[in-house]
Amino acid sequence: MKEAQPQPIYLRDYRPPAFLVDHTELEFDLYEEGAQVVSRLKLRRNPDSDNARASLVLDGVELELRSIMIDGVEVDAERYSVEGEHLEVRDVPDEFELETQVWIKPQENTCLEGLYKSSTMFCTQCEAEGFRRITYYIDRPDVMSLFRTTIRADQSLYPVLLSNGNEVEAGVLEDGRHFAVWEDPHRKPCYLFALVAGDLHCQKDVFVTSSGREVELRMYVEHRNANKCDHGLISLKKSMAWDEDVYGREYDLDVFMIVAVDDFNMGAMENKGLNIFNSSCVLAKPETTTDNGYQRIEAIVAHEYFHNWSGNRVTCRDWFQLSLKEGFTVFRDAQFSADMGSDTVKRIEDVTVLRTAQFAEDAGPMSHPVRPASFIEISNFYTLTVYEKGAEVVRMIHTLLGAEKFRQGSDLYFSRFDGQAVTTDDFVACMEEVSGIDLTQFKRWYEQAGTPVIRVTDFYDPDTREYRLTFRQSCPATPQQTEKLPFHIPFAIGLLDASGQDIALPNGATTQVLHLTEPEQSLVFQNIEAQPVPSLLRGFSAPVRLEYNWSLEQLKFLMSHDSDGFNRWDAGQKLAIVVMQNMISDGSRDVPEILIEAYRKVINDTETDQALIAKMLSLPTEQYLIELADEADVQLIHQVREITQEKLGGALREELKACFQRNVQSSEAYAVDALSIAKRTLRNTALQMLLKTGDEEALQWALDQFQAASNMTDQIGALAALVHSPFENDRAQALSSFYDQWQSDNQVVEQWFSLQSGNPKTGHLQAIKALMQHAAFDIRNPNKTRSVIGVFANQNLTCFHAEDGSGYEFLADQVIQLDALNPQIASRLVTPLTRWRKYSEVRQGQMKLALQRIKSGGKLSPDLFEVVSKSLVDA
Ligand code: B3K
Ligand code: ZN
Repeated sequence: MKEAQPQPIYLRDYRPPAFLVDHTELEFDLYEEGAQVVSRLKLRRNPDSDNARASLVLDGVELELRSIMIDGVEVDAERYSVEGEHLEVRDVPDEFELETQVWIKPQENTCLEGLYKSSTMFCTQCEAEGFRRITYYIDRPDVMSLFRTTIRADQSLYPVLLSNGNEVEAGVLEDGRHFAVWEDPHRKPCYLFALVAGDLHCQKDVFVTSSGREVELRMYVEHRNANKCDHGLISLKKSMAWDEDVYGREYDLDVFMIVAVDDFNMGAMENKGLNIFNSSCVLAKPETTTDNGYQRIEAIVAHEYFHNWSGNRVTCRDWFQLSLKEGFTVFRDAQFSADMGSDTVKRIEDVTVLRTAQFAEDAGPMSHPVRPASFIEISNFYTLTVYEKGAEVVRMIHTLLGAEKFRQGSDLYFSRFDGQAVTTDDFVACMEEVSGIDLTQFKRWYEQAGTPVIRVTDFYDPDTREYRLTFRQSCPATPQQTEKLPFHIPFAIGLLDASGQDIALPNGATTQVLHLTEPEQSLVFQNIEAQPVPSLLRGFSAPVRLEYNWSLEQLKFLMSHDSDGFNRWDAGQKLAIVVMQNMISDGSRDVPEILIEAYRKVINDTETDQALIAKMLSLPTEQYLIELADEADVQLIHQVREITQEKLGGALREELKACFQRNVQSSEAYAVDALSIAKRTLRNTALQMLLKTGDEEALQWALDQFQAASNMTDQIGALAALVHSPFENDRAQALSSFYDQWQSDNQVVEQWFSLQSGNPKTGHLQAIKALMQHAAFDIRNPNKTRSVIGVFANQNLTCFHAEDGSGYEFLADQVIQLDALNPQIASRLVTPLTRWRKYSEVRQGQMKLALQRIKSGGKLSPDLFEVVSKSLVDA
């Protein structure tokens, strides 16, 4: 008989839980062959439930049930049953204590959900539904409970025993064992539960809150990483201070702990008072961590810390509301990063991800609204749409209300719903209440999937001196949503006069936010002296595709004059895109002078923020060019982009050399401030452009920099330039000496893998297979898998899309193998194959074949089943 296929669950079927858990007492006995978990739950019927006679149904996965008692009495076998992933207990009283004892095997847990082992330590990951792999429980976020946790383990192997809240007891036991008891005074859903046991180094710090309370900060890492804690703790203190200043949010426990683990599916997890991080997202020191790494860590530490309010104190009613905490928290961490560095550069980085990857998701088979209406496996919905587009939606609310009202709205939200599990509607209602603004139409951003398109046309009439802008909005059909209603879109614009100055607009300012709410709308500006150049969608005020018939001259003009930094950069990107698209369509390989001149101006500009200049010097990525194409010819896109880069490098050789040299830093100590970072980025960008042209002098510079570098940004900057250069021998030598130097450092080895697998020169399929045989590779470690297989399929596009379909075959093989070990990683890794609609018919056929092979293999996890089957609908 064919096994039943996993079924979707629907938001519209939400019902309040039949039981509530007032108190949860857990006892863990950790051993080398497994763990015993005893749980005592104080349960009572939920007065809000619509079924007052319901049986008790608990979730549980891969648990061996050893005993079950109600109020201290063993439950008769006929009164309970374990079926699939549920334990049902019938005829239970209205209020009682349930005690279960289960045996689990963390050592065999390769999916990295629930309790598992990462190198020598025990750790947990419970969001979204991992807690059910630890004990039987009502595993849903609207069941919030107080937790008391006892951990017992061997004292020499696991001297450190941690859980949420405060340690209230600890002591020594017989047989070399010891114990600790932790109590969390805040009610929380079980997805925020955490436990860690290991032999760990602890670095401490202190933060004094605005009301004068002292909070102990602790970072726990494996001993070999003891010298990589400073930056995480500094970032944490900055985040704590910022959340007090900007959102009035104080921390609410006496201790805040961060633990770094090597095997982790995601970046990090906001468990109450005990955040667990992927090592690569928190460990740093200058010799091993790039500037990007430093900035990423600061942002992730902030993100997890900010969840303490947006996620933990106020949590989600159900997983359809995931963006309530994630969209809002990404928005908060973006504000924080903007405040810590350059807001324009931060915006450019966010929009790049959004336009390249989120727009592709919106247009792909897994397209879903910010608040999905259904899912098969919630793990598949930790997406760019829920996170990044969700953050854009919150950002638009901020734009519509203004900073002051937005803060009033967030204050109201946090105070009204403190300790509760709520919905995105509750969040929006607070924003409406404080501002008096009706957000009914705006809420379509939560409900309708797909990226809206705004087509802009304009007309200037010199006789009436009127300038008319017309906006037409539409949104493509997405799975299960063919018809879309118009969105409420905040659209920021400015107008530039012939000298490049902003024209004063009717609102008295130079930027005005229009409210686009109709399929078509026009706006007329009076008394405009001459045809202006419009600066559209300033700051990328809404996550939309913008269409306007720019001339190359207009773009070059905006590139040097727009007062909106984001649009200056964007004009440069658009100019390069038009140039490359023309080369693709007309077969020419000449780079027009206008692009070279525009770039010359950028390189020579020492006035503008140098971090912005570095961004302006980078051509749009192959991924973005593919995203913009109707049918993408990957090899052609790659070729044209390479040629453009080489020609720019050749034509601007002198300017690039001057830029490199003026940004050489003396031997001062490495600093991660904005200016130093900008200088390093600029220098390395120039070096890479020069090396691509085969310049011998630049080769020497790169080799010298590679040898002499005192920080990873410069060392890997030089290495990357070599890897992308035509100098084969130097490249090979540098790669091998880099490995010799850094082989004992996992975080560096991951970068070394990525650099090779992401580049066609070093990452052709045979080389990828060889990397997978390398001693440092381990398919069970998500970071290693991502840095070899993930980077190959997502960045090394000419090899992945090889003509013979070998890249697709390879990915399918890996996905099948991984699904048996770690379904979450498998289902993420398969994404590039699901985008088959973007490519030629031949490629489509090969990609679909690979997907079908995955689908028809053995039994798939629900995670992989959902992605693969949705991507084969109408195939
Ligand atoms: N909330 C976690 C994500 C957990 C994912 C589980 N599959 C990290 C974050 O967004 O902060
Ligand atoms: Zn988050």
